Amino acid sequence: MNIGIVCYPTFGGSGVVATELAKGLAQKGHNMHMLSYARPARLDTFQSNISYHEVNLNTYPLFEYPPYDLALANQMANLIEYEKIDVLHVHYAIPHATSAYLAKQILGQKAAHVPLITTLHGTDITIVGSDPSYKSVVDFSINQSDGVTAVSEYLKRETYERFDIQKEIEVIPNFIDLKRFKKSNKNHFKRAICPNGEKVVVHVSNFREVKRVPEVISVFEQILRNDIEAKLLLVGDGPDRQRAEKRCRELKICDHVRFLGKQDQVEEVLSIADLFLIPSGSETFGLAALEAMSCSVPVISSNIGGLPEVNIHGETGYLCDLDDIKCMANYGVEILKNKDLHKQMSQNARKQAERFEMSKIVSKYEQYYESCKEQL
Ligand code: GMT
Repeated sequence: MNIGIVCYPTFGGSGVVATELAKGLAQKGHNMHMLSYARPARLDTFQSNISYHEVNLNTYPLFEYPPYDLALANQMANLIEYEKIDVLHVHYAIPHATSAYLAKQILGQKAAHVPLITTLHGTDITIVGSDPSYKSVVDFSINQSDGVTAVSEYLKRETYERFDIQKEIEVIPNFIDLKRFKKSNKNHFKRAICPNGEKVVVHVSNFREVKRVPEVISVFEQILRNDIEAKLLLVGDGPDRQRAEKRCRELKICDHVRFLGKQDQVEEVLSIADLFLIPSGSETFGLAALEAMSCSVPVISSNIGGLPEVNIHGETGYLCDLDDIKCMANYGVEILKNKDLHKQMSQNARKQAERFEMSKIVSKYEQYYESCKEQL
């Protein structure tokens, strides 16, 4: 098939899922066309059957806000018409599903055989999408899609609750490349960061408020108070970076915390991790947790959203009530102090990650594309 994939070019989340899906489908022989406003972060190697089309956004003095949605729709229409796209798959509803609907309207009968598939990821439903400024458009665009998927059961429920959706939503969970995300020997890196054999606690995110990065630091500080020698590695960057640095200073633990910034090879950092913290206020799936688990790292997360579908309490780590710093710290201490428990949870985490193995889930998308085509 010729498949168009539209996404944000982000380092994590929906951008990663969309790009890894494109790579997986390309490996199965499909011709992939990726559309975004910048090269997706994970599209880092050349593959002959993946083309990248950057959205041309020409501006004009009149436009205080250049109309990206229209430029995107225009380019989607070109893609369908000239690259003979069989399936158009958009990741993140806003504005991708809306632009795709417009592209199909522009082409009329010429695009009638091309299913528009929308994958809902999270904030497009739970935070941004539910905002009254966008809600009606999101409602409409989801209902106009020929197929709709959500990355967790939680997100499916939430979408039906928050929107007036008549479509059947298929749950196709996120996935992981088990060969790339596996614990590997990075002793040189570990020695450089932890010269005295300290334990390594890791957090990876885009440092948005919803990720609760200052809370990660508070949890870590309480772990330190329990006579555990440890370092906290923070991977990523974003709006809460300053607040996080301030929290380190307030708690006087800056020497124990390293801000590593955005990293392309997250699996290298995860390879030296003993514990992963993800205390988010909202998380429809928690791809970062799955990446950690795939590298055999136990996870402590908040008990919200889709996280309980990924992190299993008492098996792959622990889940605590939202903002319960004490609970997260206590479980952190338990895991880091008890060697046997740590070993068992590390093994369980990898086993749980195997349930989300990439090729299984890529095949689910393939089947879903076929079924959507048949229904047109
Ligand atoms: O987490 C983010 O801020 C990024 C966001 C996105 O849309 O890219 O991530 C969402 O989609 C990911 C991939 O499906 C999920 O793993 C994340 O849980 C979800 N984030 C939230 O729900 C906050």
